[in-house]
Amino acid sequence: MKYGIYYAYWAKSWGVDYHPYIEKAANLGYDILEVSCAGLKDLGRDTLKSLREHAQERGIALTGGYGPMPAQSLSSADPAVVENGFRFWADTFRALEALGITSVGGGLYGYWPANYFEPFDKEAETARSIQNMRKLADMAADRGITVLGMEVLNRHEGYLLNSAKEAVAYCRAVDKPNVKIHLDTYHMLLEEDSLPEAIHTAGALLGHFHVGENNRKLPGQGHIIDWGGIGQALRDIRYDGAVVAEPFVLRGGEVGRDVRLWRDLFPNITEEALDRDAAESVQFLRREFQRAP
Ligand SMILES: [Mn+2]
Repeated sequence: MKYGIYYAYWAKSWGVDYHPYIEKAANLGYDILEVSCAGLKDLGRDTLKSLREHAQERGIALTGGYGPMPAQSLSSADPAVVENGFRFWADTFRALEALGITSVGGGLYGYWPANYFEPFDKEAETARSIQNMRKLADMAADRGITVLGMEVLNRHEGYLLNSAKEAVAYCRAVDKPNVKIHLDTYHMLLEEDSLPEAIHTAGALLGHFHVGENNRKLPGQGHIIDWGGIGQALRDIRYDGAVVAEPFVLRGGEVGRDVRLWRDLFPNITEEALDRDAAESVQFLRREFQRAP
């Protein structure tokens, strides 16, 4: 397994200059930096090349995360929205290929975060999403994407995939080798009866794994999760993919708004302290994942 961190631990916008975060990930003991797909398609060829080379030099693999906007939803009943989604991904996959990114995860089957002021039809959206995902899978494969992670979200953020079981049914229906399940311990805490059981349910379909605590702080800063048990379950299913921490601790900006964070989880924390915590967390997680539960 390789261990990563999402850049938004430090940042408040979707889509930033990732060079400083490549440095941080490398210096703090990570193998992977996860970036947002927002805005990647608008970066020039030279920018993409320099990011790819920088990551390579520092031994950092890059992965992508994304929550599609409503106007890009592949589950929409509006053909113009779906077409817009495919256009976004065609351009974005080109950028991901230039960055050397082969894994993208998130609520890619619909949009995020869910707007519950609008009516929706879960069954009809699921059926449309499955059809459209087959096409997206082929587009992704043509650009070298081997993992399209269908992230299972909690009920407040999405309604199409809330459990590992639903994700298994979805991925089997799509039936494309790069369409995989993406689990996130933060969402699982709300929806699953047992985190290790959910990992077993996903089994060989698991393609990407986010780790976060009940409070969305770094692994080791919460109060519920048995990390040893999670590590054992991942070993049981012979998971060999990415384990990416996705902490959100800073209030403000579009990131804070979209993840509904209305207070600083560490008031007045310095950048140095954030860095130190991130370095300690990945050591903690590597140690816990080796430990028998
Ligand atoms: Mn996540």
